[in-house]
Amino acid sequence: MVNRRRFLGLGPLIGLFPSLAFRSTQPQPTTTPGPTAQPGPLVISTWKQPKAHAAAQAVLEQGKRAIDIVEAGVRVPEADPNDTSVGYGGLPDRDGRVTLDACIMDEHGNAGSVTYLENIMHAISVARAVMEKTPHVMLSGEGAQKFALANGFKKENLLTPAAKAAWQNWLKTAKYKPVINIERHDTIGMLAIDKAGNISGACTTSGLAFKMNGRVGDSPIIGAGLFVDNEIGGACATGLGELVMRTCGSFLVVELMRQGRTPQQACEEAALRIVKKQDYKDIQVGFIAVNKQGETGAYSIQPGFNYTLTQNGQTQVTDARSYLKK
Ligand code: SD4
Repeated sequence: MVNRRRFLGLGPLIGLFPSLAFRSTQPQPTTTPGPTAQPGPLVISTWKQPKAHAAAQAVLEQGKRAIDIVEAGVRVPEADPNDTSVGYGGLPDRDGRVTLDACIMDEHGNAGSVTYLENIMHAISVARAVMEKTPHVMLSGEGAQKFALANGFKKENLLTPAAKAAWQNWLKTAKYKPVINIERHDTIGMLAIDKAGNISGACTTSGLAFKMNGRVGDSPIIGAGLFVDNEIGGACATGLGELVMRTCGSFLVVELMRQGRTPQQACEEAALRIVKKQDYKDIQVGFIAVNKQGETGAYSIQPGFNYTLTQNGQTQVTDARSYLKK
């Protein structure tokens, strides 16, 4: 630890060698510059999400707020039956129930969240309604559903025949190990900077396939699956939520940016915090981040994590750097 006196004593040196200011006992990030460093509007999200980005970009171009951009973007996988980690078509828990987690945060620090939401396709819009229409941040389960129905959302069956078949197949062995398939998930965390330079974020998922009934992951937890501070930037997480929750992952990324890290450095340091303290060998956690200057970052523990970035009307999917190599 650098105590205050020592820190003050280092002052003149830090002026000469700014990197001294950020020394920590954590394993050090391996890279410094972020993948991009361009001011102006942008959208970044976890995993390969071209359709979500097309919807988000259309709203961005209309000059709408970042919160509208991210909501429109993540509603796309929520309605896609082929996306098995989000909304309609999401794989159920071990009791065969599709339970959704989502949260949203705007440029004023307002936040809304739903957990264990059943039979409502657009969990993200319910989370937004919680933020805008209630004095609360989070509604869960039956209460969240009751609130959604009272606010005009439709009740529908989210368990597609394909998801049901996958669950029935899983029941044959009913083996549950919270080891995440490191190659493929589609939980979407999306961050946007709008034309006014404001940042918002959204995160939505059906959570881990065949999770215990009642399990809630990181995705609807403000500070874990998502955090936005419009003065600094925003971050989202994907992967095994238990590890993200234990480290307040997205909050940590934003706080590291506040201390001066680039988004890339912040994502790396947050992932390395997990690597240092938890059993990470078979699990995946990935972070994306953006700062107020429009720099972005992405990093994961395992290889195989990618992210989608739309900037200047161009959308690109890029493999994130990772702690473990292929
Ligand atoms: C969870 N973080 O429920 C989510 C899962 C995830 O892509 O990201 N899947 O733990």
